[in-house]
Amino acid sequence: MFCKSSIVKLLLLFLLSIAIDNTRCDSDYDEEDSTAAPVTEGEGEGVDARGHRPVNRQREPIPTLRPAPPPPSGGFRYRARPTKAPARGQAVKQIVYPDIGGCRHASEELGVLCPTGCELQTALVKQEKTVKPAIADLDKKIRDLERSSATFYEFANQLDQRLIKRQKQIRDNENVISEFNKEIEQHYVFIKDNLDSNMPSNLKILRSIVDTLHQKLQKLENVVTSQLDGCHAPCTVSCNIPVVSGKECEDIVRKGGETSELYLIQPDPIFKPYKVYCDMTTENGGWTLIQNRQDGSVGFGRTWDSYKKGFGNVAFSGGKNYCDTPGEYWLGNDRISQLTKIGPTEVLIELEDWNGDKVKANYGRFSVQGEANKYQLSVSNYKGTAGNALMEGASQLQGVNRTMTVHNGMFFSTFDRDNDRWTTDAKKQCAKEDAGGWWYNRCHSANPNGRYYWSGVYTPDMTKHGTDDGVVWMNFKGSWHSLKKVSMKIRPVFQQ
Ligand SMILES: [Ca+2]
Repeated sequence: MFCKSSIVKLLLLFLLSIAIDNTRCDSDYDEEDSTAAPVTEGEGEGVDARGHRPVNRQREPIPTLRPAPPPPSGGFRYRARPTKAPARGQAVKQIVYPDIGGCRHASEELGVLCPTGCELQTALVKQEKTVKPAIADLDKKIRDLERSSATFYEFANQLDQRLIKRQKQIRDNENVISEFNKEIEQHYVFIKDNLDSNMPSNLKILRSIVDTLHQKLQKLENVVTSQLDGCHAPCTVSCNIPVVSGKECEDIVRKGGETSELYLIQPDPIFKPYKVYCDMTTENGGWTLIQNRQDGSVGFGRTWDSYKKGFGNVAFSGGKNYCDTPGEYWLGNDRISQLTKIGPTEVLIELEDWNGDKVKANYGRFSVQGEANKYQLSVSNYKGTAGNALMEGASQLQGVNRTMTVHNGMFFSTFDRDNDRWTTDAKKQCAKEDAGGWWYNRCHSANPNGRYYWSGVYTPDMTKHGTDDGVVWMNFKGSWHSLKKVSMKIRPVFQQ
């Protein structure tokens, strides 16, 4: 029972609700369209009244367009509406309209497409298939172009930076060049000022020095020329010769000759008389001067023949009317030998150094052999203060080294006639190395005819062969002091 009554109630309720629903729908339609024109029968049948309202041409005219008023030009105006930024976190849901290849759109909201829309969609879908790859390709090209543009942009930036650097470098270089130019200009000004101010004065000084030197050279040339002119003719003694003469100076003393001056002597009547200087004052006088050195005015590095005949200036006038002053000379080996052969002869050797100190060596016996015996020397009976060099050799040496400096008994040697005792080598010549003619052994303790050194002291560097070739008497001043004065005088031995 209950079931039948319940089913009937439900059925009644269902029918009641349907009736209510139909009544509300009609009411809603009427309220909305109450002012609309009544529907024309016939024309409106089957037409959706909600689309447009067709005109009944029999009852109403064709509506015309009402002219629209112009838009307001003044008054308040809104600005452009600001775009709303999408809310953060609220993703915009993109509506996707999938191509389903038909007329129905995927979205239910849009409803069913009309056939024309479907065709349009189909055409669009078809075109989309071809346009899509083109768009993709275009997109790819755009991306490539973007990358290329980025690369070009970067390259352009690099070029800009390089350009900036180069421009800075150019400016720096220009600054440096400018500085250099300034320095060069300053130096130029400095040099020019110096040239303008100093050089003329320096040139004047140099010019004056050159002129002075030139004048000195001119004077020197004149002196040399006059000296050469004097050398063309042998030196002549213009002073008066005393009337008194003799075999030698001792003979002249004994004949009344009292002054020391130039005399004529004739030891042997067979030979012609010759000039000689007689020392009539030293140790009672009567000395015949056979050798004299005092100023280096005569060279003693001469030949055998020159020493044989004699050379130099016997005497000259010291202001008086006779030749009172001896010159530098070597009387000659032949004459010396002849004088010593007359009878027993002594020799007085006087020495003076550059300090004025004087010493002497006297040999009570002195003889020189003839040329056939190579003018061999013989001395004995030494006494004096100079040291017995001729007989005992150099006091600085000992033994055989000293023995080979003894001159007694030696032959006479010149650079062109080697008679010395240095015989181990034919090329070794004392006369060459010691610069004079003398009774060389191997080689000397005394070298009175050596090279004259002004001021005395000399060194091996100043010599020709590195040897002590000066006017030397070793026992007095050693080897490296060339004496200022040396003289050798002979006199017959007689009972004082
Ligand atoms: Ca020799």
